[in-house]
Amino acid sequence: MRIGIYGGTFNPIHRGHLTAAKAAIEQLDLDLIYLVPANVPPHKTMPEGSATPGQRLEMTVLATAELGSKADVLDIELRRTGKSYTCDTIRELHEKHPYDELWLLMGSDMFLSLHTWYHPEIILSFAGVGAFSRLEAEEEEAFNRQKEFLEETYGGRVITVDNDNVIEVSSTEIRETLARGERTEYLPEAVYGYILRERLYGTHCDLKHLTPDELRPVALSFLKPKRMAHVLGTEQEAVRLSQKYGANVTDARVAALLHDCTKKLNMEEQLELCEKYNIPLDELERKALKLLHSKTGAAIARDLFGVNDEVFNAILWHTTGKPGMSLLEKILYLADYIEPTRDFDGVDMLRDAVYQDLDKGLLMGLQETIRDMESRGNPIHRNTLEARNYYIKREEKDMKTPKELALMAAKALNDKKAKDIQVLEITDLTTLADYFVIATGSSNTQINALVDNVEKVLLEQAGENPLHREGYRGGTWVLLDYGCIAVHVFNAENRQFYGLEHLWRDGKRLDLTGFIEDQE
Ligand code: DGI
Ligand code: FE
Ligand code: FE
Repeated sequence: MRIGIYGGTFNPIHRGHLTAAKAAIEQLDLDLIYLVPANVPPHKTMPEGSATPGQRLEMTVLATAELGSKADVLDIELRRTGKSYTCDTIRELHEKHPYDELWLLMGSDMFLSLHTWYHPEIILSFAGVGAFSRLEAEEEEAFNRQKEFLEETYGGRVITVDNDNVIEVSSTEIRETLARGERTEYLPEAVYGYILRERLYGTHCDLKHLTPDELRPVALSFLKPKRMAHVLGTEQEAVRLSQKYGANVTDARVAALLHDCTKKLNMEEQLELCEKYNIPLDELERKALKLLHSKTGAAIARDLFGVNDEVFNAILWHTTGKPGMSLLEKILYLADYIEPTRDFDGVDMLRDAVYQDLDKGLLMGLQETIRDMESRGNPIHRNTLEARNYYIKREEKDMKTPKELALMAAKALNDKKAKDIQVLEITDLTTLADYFVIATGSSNTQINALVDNVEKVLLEQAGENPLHREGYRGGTWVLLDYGCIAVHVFNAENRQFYGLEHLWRDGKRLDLTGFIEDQE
């Protein structure tokens, strides 16, 4: 293997560094290039608002997204205590790769002073030197003299790397640009996002009010380089699906950009976030790392970026799905599944289904997940199974619309002599439900009888079971939650007290005349 070693302060790393690295990969035919953030000795004054070593390391990792799979980052110089010398780094790398060819990469200034470094003979005995040059006449002469000198004195190997596409920019200039509050084209997107979110170099970004375009770099900075294309693909797919099915495109973008923002955290870090945000976990979730990132991701999206409830829920349910998903929840679940970089067997069939009928695609996706989990011997989460069962049932039972269900519930209440029945359309006001069905019962016994009848009728006629039931037996207010509709049955006193009709007075009241008996 031929391995390049490219050190630098990387404060911050920018596209000038990356074009140089690309030139070296090509011209030296490297199989691997190590970016090595340098230790900056404490006495060397760092510019104001400088990044910490940890932050420089992180930015360097994010920048490898633009170099592809041949690039890796080493923190050996940052971990080393005391004075940090290139000869130590080279020696360490030679021990790690005794049979590989090492090439130390450096700019022209460095190259011309290489003989003054600490133990140049050690450096040159373990590594060749790849010196970046721009082929200017005077430089060429100095280069050739130094090359000859190093070869003769130390038996070193020196190759010049033509850096014709050189980007003339320095980290200093970039820091100045950032401090003025301007954007720069010289930073990899995720590095720029990292700087914004860590408020480095005098930037001060309000993370709670970002447009999708402003959010994108910040969102990318949470990811491993390998995952960035997936998240950008999910954003594109979510936009297409939103346009086709009429969802809010901005919400779809934001949800997609943030959906995997905690995916790279390990179990310990996930559990810490669950504790911090009071996220309850069931037994399976406590063991299954992959089930946690949707929960912690939703929490971070809300806490750091102030996303709305629709976006929060879309992220929350994007891994397992659930019965009765909202439009945005379905779109994110499926965009994540079929975005352009996904290439599992059957993905094209799933894509066709999703664009033909969203619910049909959703059911296929859920079934595919279950098949996949079973084939790997992984336990399937309750939410995944419940979601699959729910959408199978809806397919089989020639689904009722939410409005039909609401009217069906109203009729079931009326049949058992409920008082003052109302149906409120709240689709546009909340994601809680599309309809509220509200009624009064005269006693606990009657309230229970009313609720029982609603359950019986909706199950028999629509195949629907409530997702939750609250206050049953002894209730003075019983709630049946069917996802798209919620049925509330009160006694008179509580009906008055909770004033649901008043709270939801912006909802549209359906006219029930003729549909059910006259009300007093
Ligand atoms: O985060 P992504 O990889 O983009 O996609 P995702 O959030 O849908 O996560 C997919 C992973 O989650 C996949 O490796 C399997 C896992 N997963 C999804 N549903 C279940 C599940 N794991 C278990 N144990 N049970 C599930 O029901
Ligand atoms: Fe995910
Ligand atoms: Fe994902």
